[in-house]
Amino acid sequence: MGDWKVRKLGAALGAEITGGSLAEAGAQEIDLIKGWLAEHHVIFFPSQTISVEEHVELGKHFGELEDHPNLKNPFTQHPYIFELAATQGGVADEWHTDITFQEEPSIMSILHMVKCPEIGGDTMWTNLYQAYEEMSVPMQTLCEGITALHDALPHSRPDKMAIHPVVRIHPETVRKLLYVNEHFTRRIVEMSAGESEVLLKYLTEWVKNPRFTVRYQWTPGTIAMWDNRCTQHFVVNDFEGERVIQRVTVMGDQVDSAREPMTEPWVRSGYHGATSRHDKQLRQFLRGQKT
Ligand SMILES: O=C(O)CCC(=O)C(=O)O
Repeated sequence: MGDWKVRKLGAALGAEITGGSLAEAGAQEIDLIKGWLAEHHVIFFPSQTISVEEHVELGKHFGELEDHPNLKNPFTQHPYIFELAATQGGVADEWHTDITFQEEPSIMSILHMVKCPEIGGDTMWTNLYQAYEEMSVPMQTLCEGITALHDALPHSRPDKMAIHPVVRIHPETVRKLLYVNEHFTRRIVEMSAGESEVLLKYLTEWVKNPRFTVRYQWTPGTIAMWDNRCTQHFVVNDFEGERVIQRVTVMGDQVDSAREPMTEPWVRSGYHGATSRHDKQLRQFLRGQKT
């Protein structure tokens, strides 16, 4: 058992935690971590020494682990480690919640910062509870009654898709949160393509409001953990040189909505004009769901 100290990093979310070793984490530490995650949503443990196997073992305390469905590891080839290496183009510089193109996106991630530049390459997180709570009531009401199509286009797999509510209920806190991201969310299902584009642009900008965010400056050996259900993150692409992360990802849970969608999906029947190309992906997904 460590002598843990918690220092809050931002008003919206984030805390840095020191005073113990995660390589030896047992049941007591796992309970503490769950509590810290519920309170701060993203937590950082600097100066940890952890092997790949210990990292994987740590992840297993929180649930089943998953391999990355689309991307390959440049270094370890380990089935439960997902790696991003900047020298190989691995910089996640678009705001996202991990793998929302899956029916059950991951619940949490544990990231090990293996190598990083002295300056630059910070990561930012945003609080999706706050993004929901600070919207006006008419906007909250609209968002609660609609769903969105997510796909894996950034991994060159636009055929991998899932539909999720735009406002999700967190299964543990039972709080509502705004659940669309600029990386994977493609289309509001119940709206025309034009309306969807405008609304998604607004919502995906809104979540970036600096008041909802925290920014972390890395040192090698830091372990970060985040609740993937109520946050998004973004890597600041302002550095040169090597930056290598290894991530363990805990498998997902069902995405529950605040209420049923207010209408059927927007798919017009009959003759399709030139503009119907905008609805093609949605039609394909819905057709696939029926078979
Ligand atoms: O490299 C980072 O700081 C975050 C990487 C990332 O976006 C991810 O693991 O999903």
